[in-house]
Amino acid sequence: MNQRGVTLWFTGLSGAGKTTISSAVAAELRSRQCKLEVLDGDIVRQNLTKGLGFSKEDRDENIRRIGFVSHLLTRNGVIVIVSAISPYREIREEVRGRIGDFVEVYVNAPLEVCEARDVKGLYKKARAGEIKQFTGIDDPYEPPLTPEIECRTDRETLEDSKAKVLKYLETSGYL
Ligand code: GGZ
Repeated sequence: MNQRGVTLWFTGLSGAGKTTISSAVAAELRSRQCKLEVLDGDIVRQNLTKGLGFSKEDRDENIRRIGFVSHLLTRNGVIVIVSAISPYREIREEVRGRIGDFVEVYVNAPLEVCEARDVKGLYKKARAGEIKQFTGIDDPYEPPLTPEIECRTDRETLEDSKAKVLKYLETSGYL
C-alpha cells in the first residue's frame, strides 16, 4: 500500500527533548522502511533559513519555510519529522492548516528542568545576557492548547515518548 504522508511537528523549549525523541522515532520508522525526511531547527538554520535570527518575524519566517517544505513532502507521501522550538501558536496553526495531515507533538518539560539540563550551555549564556531573546528566558513560548500528542520528558522515558508517537501514527492510519 502507498504510504500516507504526514508532518510530525515537534515543538517545545530548547533542551526539552525534541531532537532526542524525533531521532528515536525517525530511527524506528527507517527500520520499518518508511519514506521519511527530518527537518531539525538546528540544521535547517544552517541551510534553508540561513541568516535568520530570533526576532518574532524571523522565527515566523523560519517556521513558514519549514512548513512550506513539509507541505511539499507530505503531499508526496513522505513522513516529515520537524523539530523546531516554534514558539508562536498562530504560525503553528497556519502551518497546520496548510499541510492538513499535521500532528503536533508538544515536547513538554518545565523550564527549570530544561535549564538544569543545559546541554549546550545556552541557558547559562542567556541568563548572563550573552544571548538575547532566548526562548523561556527573555522571549515567549506559547504552549499548544490541544496538541495531538504530549510528551512530558521530565516524567516519562524516551521509550514511553517514542511509543506514544508511534501508537498515534498507527491508530490514525499513517502506519
Ligand atoms: C532559542 C536559540 C536561540 C534563541 C540560539 N532562542 O536547543 P538548540 O539551541 O540546539 O536549538 C535551539 C535553536 C532554535 O532554533 P529553532 O529553529 O528551533 O527556533 S524557532 O523555531 O524559534 O525559530 C537553540 C538555538 O537554536 N538558539 N539562539 N535566542 N533558541
